[in-house]
Amino acid sequence: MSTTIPRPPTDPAEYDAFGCDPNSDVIETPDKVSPNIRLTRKVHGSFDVTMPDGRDVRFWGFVDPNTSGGDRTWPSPLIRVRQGQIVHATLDAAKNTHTIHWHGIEPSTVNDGVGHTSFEVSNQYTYQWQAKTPGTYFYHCHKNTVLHFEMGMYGPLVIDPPSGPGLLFERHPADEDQATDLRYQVEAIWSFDDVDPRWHELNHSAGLCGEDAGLNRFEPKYFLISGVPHPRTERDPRVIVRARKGQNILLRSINATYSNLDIRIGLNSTIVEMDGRPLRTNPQLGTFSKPIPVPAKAVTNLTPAQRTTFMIHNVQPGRYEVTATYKDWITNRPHAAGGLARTWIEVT
Ligand SMILES: [Cu+2]
Repeated sequence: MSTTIPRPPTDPAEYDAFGCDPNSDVIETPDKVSPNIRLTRKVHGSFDVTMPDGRDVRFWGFVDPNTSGGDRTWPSPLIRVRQGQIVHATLDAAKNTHTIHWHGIEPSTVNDGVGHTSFEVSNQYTYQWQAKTPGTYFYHCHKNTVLHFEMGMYGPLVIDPPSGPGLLFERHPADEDQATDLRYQVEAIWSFDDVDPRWHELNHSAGLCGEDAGLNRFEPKYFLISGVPHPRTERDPRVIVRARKGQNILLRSINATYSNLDIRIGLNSTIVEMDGRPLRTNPQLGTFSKPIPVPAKAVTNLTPAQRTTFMIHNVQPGRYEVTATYKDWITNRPHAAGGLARTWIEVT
């Protein structure tokens, strides 16, 4: 039986109502195959995070109902799969409608979780996709996206090579940069975020029908790494990186802010992967970007949603500062409320 996939309207009058009248007719995935990995993400409707000034800010997120510790809701729990695996990921929307968009992955349209080109999910839906290229990605809700993302509905997603964690990606024999070691003994996954508490008072569909909900004004008061607000980032073990002399450290950085983000690392590093694509020099595979050497304390800029992965080889004892500067998307100046998060790499 053939399946008709609904398409966005093309009539301008129809388009006016498009945003607040999304499609919720769920289509069963065509060509469903047996998965290598099954996982579930259930929407967690509301929970509070206490900020350093004592203010409770409301968040939404995804939890993993099948894994102990899967209730750590912001950022939502890491999804980690291996290159080549077929993934069946079930969204349990709990109440209201949400989606999961697999940012940087290449699923078919019905599996991509973009409501306006497929459908929003009111109960449960199982997305199917294949992990093709090792690297750093993230997943997030794509319903009323600008708000639901700010509310915390995202989590990191890592594709490892077939051998699993410990190697960033497998070298192709024709790679010209064979000497760049892609093995790592210590790994950090940092999701940078900034929070405007005013947005966190809005309701599920605020702004969706074109009304002015103030989502054009973003004035973040809190600056965070992996759910930890600065200055707690300076001592929280979820953020600080600890390594021993001689180890290689892999730093996966996800810009989950609405800011222009400058990262400075107090050690020489090499950018070895960007947006889920290995950086390599390989004439046989086409014109690929070379790995990028970054001197200690130099600025690396990440635009919103960008992922950049740094390899730090053969670390030596010391305490090295890492700062993130969160800059306003219009003025390109650090946000008025500080716009800074700091943490440390400690090598013994
Ligand atoms: Cu949502």
